[in-house]
Amino acid sequence: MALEGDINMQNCRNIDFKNHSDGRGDLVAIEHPKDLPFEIKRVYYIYNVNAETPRGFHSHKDLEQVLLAVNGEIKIRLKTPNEEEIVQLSDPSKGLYVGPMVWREMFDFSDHAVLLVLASHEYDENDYLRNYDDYEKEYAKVYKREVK
Ligand code: T46
Repeated sequence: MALEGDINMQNCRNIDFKNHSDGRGDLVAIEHPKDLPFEIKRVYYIYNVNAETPRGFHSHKDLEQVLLAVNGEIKIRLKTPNEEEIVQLSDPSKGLYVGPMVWREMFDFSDHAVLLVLASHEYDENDYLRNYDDYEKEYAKVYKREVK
């Protein structure tokens, strides 16, 4: 399992945001283009998730996102047909960039965990690949690669 800082797979990486920490607490600001590779068109957050209830199980065709655990701990399984990583998010100053064509599953939400997501586009159900076989076929088409 990787921590936020260690992720290294296709279309995924860690982004360290500056933490303006002082005696009063911590403050993280996120600006485009300084800190983010895309303009934010949408923000959503996921909370009140039971530890036994995984979410996600899809890929996006084009959407780029940054995921942050602004409270608690959350595990993210990232998968392509060739690679798989589990990343634990727990530091609100570290974002996980997830680009197009990466299968994701979110699980093991700790008590009071909040997953904040910054997204490059408005919500569009047509951008989702919610079936793994369809995802693999699309991946092979996009990257002109046989899947194992
Ligand atoms: C992702 C992971 C990390 C909206 O109406 N607008 C929105 O912006 C979103 C994200 C969702 N919805 C609706 C669509 C569904 O009726 O909210 C419901 C739950 O969405 P979904 O089942 O897709 O949620 P997750 O937690 O499985 O996945 C979400 C995002 O959808 C997805 O883009 O990458 O979080």
